[in-house]
Amino acid sequence: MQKILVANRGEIALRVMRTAHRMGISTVAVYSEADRDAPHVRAADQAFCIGPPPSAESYLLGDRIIEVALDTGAEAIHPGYGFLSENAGFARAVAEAGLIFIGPGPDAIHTMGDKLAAKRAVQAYDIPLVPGTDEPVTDLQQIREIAAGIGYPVLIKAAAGGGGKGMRVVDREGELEGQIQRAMSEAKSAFGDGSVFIEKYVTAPRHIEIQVMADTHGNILHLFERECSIQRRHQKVVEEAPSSVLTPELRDRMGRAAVDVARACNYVGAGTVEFLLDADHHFYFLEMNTRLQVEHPVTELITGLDLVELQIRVARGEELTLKQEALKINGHALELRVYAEDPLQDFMPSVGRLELYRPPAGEGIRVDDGFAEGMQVPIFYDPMLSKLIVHGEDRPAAIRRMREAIAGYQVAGVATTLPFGDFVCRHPAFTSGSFTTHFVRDHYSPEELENDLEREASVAARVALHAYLNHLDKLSINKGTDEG
Ligand code: MV4
Repeated sequence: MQKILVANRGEIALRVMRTAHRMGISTVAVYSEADRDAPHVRAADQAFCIGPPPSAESYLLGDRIIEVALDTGAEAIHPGYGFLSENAGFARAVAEAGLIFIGPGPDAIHTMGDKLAAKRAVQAYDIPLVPGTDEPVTDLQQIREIAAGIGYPVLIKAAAGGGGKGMRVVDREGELEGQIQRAMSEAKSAFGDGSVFIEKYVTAPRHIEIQVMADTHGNILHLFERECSIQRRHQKVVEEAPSSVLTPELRDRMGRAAVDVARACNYVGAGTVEFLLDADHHFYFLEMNTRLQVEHPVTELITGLDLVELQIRVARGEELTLKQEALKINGHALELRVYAEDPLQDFMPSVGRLELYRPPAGEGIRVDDGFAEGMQVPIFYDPMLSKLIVHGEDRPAAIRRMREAIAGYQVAGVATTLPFGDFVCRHPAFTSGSFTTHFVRDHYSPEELENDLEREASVAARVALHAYLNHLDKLSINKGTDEG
């Protein structure tokens, strides 16, 4: 494999190119008109404009991207995350064009893209599922019986949904009918498919996911877990590895379950198996993400592995030589997603120009970004500026390092989630490790953050004033000596 086309933009395009170049592989970038001067365009050996700014007219044009790959002689396409990464039709078209899709086969993508098909696919294995249905339900009387059988509260989910869209909690039978109707019409308008299914609602879960890596020779490894419970409205904000709640025994059981999920769909490449962990530390398989995830760096820092390198090796047909028993967790890693959003204004996107942009650097600090000072934050794409990733010998050390790195991260021109990250890192619910997916809802208020920021600003103002007065003092002393 001499040349890879990277069908993505921003930090992940740069991240993929970094490893490709290190492996002696050249890269082709594709870009939209909004990204003419973007870092991923400059980092690539070749770059081609594929259309106007909206994704639907550029980064989502699979056929156009395949054409560029064929024209430039690229042998493989790396889809990154988002965009075409979990599009089974695209993966199939890439293969049919005689190119290598760096990811799983179209059938695995297709099965796991359908939450109910995913549940059915793993049935032959001993994988715990949340009690519920694995077929769409439409008949109200039938739904009532199922819900009564499961026991309230239940959760209605859209069969075609994902990312929490169209989910509804039902606390008692009296609310069932109305909620079902709302869920169905929401699913119909959001996904064009009104089918829903029902599960027992796990009230205060933690979101734990297992990284897997599979080759084309039947070897499947798990690279331990990531804890992703700190999220708001299904958008992850802080991720870490390892989780502070897994025992080695539970980690081993969840890891083996994840490997079985991958086996159930003939998985190849890097994938993530999502679980819910309830208050009693029972885990349940939710879904599998058939791509490299945003938060993969925390796994890289605790395993010492380069996941993109492994993806490329597996795509070339190489056998994974690593052995599960030889893998070890080294220290603790945290990731903060730095979004151009204002945590004081309900996380409203903050558009503008990066007047100042100086990411921190140092031992145990990694910043994956796709921006440079002076750039305009485009409104067409995800507002994530960067991922701030830190590594320490244990969890408290990683948290300390994160707070130092946040303090050293200089951004002006747009509001960011950096202060929110600091809020999380010093909150007792986070530092103690006892939090759930409801952390933000239960513990975050903009007022508290505002108070913190005001306190910091007032300290900064006093320090500056003190320095200024000192400076004036020295000036007048010097003046005095001059005249004397
Ligand atoms: C659940 C659940 C509780 N019980 N399923 C959210 C997105 C989708 N991946 C599944 N999700 C959930 N499914 C049952 N039966 C709670 C969530 C959930 C959640 C899961 C992971 C991370 C954050 C979450 C935030 C709210 C709800």
